[in-house]
Amino acid sequence: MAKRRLSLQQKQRIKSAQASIDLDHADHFQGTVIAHHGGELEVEPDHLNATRLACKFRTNLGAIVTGDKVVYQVQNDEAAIISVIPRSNLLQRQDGFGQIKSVAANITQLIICLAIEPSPNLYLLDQYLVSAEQQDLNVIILLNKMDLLEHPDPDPFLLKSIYLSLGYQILEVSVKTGLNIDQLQELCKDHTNVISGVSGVGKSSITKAILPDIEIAIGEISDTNKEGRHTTRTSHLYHLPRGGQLIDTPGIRGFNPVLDTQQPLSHGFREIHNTAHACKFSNCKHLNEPKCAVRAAVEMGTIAASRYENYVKLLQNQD
Ligand SMILES: Nc1nc2c(ncn2[C@@H]2O[C@H](COP(=O)(O)OP(=O)(O)OP(=O)(O)O)[C@@H](O)[C@H]2O)c(=O)[nH]1
Ligand SMILES: [Mg+2]
Ligand SMILES: [Zn+2]
Repeated sequence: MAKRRLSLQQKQRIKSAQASIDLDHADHFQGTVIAHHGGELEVEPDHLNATRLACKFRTNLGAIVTGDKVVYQVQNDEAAIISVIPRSNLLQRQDGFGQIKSVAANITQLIICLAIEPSPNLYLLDQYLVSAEQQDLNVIILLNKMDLLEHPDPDPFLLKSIYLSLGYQILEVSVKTGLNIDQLQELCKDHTNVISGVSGVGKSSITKAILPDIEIAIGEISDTNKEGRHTTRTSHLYHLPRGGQLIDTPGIRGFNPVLDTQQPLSHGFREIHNTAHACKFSNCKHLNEPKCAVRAAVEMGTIAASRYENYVKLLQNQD
């Protein structure tokens, strides 16, 4: 088995984060976290042709998440993670109990999966977008199940009219008919993608459409409330045939991003950020301040009312 040693730069990065680790030790290797399975992590070694292994981990390392790069140690046939390599980013959210949940690490592109059914929630979408702006992630807004549209509609849920002008990519797809699946594959290429959205929008179906050879559970939609049944229970990283990775994630109820409070929330809303320089006060929060250019733009219709309302809602939730 060819062992790939850590580069000098990697060693320095880890050393600065965790001084106690001996990176010249012969039994220390680097790998990528593929998934959580109960109390163990499935890790793919970075060295070529090595089989994946189940790794134990110590809780004092903090939450370890799919996409994390880790250093692990093998002793007496048992693998254990001893360090998490500093991340380029970490997508996090709060669950309904205020607990912080890590979604994925070291990602470059966020695929926000919406569907004709269950229908999109624009507050949720804006929450994702703020997170993506703060983490400097590329975004694809995906609208799945286009086959369920009863009447032809050039702009379902007005997604294009609101978000295209802000510079976001929107892709209408259907796993059922294959609409734009090839285009999605091209957009995912060479990125570490994470696909997220509420239960039942078809995240795992899309993952399977791109990777037909994988075994993956697809859920049913409830007939009564048209919601999904939370079929996917754990995030899983897959390698894409054209290069790059895709992390399929469990459906969420609300996203509630964990935001960097050092940055003004308006940085997460492109059009508000770009208009704010014209406000009378440089620290304007765009609520009730006089001569607020953002509120004027909302009144004129150049900023979508839903976007502004979601900004205010998020601002109030931060307090
Ligand atoms: N009509 C139609 N149904 C689809 C499409 N894509 C997925 N579905 C169906 O939607 C249901 C939910 O699909 P999943 O892929 O399990 O959804 P998910 O987002 O992964 O759900 P969770 O794992 O619970 O978060 C299944 O019954 C799929 O067959 C589509 O393009 N058109
Ligand atoms: Mg799923
Ligand atoms: Zn203002």
